[in-house]
Amino acid sequence: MAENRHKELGLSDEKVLEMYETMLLARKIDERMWLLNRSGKIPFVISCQGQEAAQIGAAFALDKEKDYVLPYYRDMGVVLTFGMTAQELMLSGFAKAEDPNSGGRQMPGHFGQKKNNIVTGSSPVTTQVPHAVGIALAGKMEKKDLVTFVTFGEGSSNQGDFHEGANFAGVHKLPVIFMCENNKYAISVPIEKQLACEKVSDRAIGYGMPGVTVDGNDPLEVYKAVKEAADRGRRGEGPTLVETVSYRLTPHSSDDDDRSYRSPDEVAKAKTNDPIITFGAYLKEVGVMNDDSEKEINDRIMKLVNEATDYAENAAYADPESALKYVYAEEK
Ligand SMILES: Cc1ncc(C[n+]2csc(CCOP(=O)(O)OP(=O)(O)O)c2C)c(N)n1
Ligand SMILES: [Mg+2]
Repeated sequence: MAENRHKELGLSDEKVLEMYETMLLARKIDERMWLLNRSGKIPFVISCQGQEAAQIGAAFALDKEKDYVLPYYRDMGVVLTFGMTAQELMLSGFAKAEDPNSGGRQMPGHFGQKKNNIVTGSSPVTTQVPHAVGIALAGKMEKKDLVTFVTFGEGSSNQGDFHEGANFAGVHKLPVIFMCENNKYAISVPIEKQLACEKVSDRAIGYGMPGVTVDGNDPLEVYKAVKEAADRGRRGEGPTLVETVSYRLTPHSSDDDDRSYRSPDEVAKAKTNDPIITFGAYLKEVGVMNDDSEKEINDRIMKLVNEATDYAENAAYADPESALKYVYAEEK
């Protein structure tokens, strides 16, 4: 039997199965959304595919009761782990009134849900970074035992918001985990045209914090790095920059044609390292999952995705008048 890496990290068999199930759920919701988009039922998809291991490995290392997550648009794995449901995600895809993120007002991928400590984000990339730093500062001032976890792409690590936020967090030793999900592209721009340094994590030294680069296709490696970063933050030692390296398996969004800037061979090669397949294989090697339980998990998830799709498709749109809400103060 293969080496049991999750036990060494203090993760039970049940926990790693739960991680796998969450990864698979994110993938299956995402795949369904593409079908719905291509059949003209939902307007837009921006995918998590290829980044599930990084997102779920990281989110499992946080404390859902205390910590705040400030996800970016690909982070379906993070928000599912923090308590958003398949049904809620589908309601957002269909832009229905019951969508908890925005009541159907925003594009999908703009996650926000107060009860689950998921802080809403904006469309300009990286604006969530200074927000995460501000929440960490408030937590420190109020002596709360919280860390904030913020994600962004490697292209977004060139934005001023990242540098300003990282510097402030470093100077004030704030409990922030900066996680860069490096998927090798910023729309059509490949990684070698984005960075002058070798790794995104090399940037950490400039802001007085540790920087690590880990395999973003391995949820256990990401879990370990984020757990260490969270422990460091809680001890008052300040922020950490974690870079997870994976590959964007889909086009940038449902409005992009990636054949114009990368070869199908390159994508096919990346698919041989698909984290859903490699983590599933690991669970089988260590005897946590077998063909029967894999089928049972798969069937259960497909049922959930089907039910979520049906519910959201049949749900009501927002009342047009409600578009005027939250813009101007209402008369008492
Ligand atoms: C400030 C700003 N500039 C440009 C855009 C348009 N835009 C949306 S996503 C994106 C690419 C971001 O790439 P990266 O940060 O690597 O994230 P990825 O999509 O690869 O996960 C761009 C340029 C934007 N939303 N905000
Ligand atoms: Mg990218």
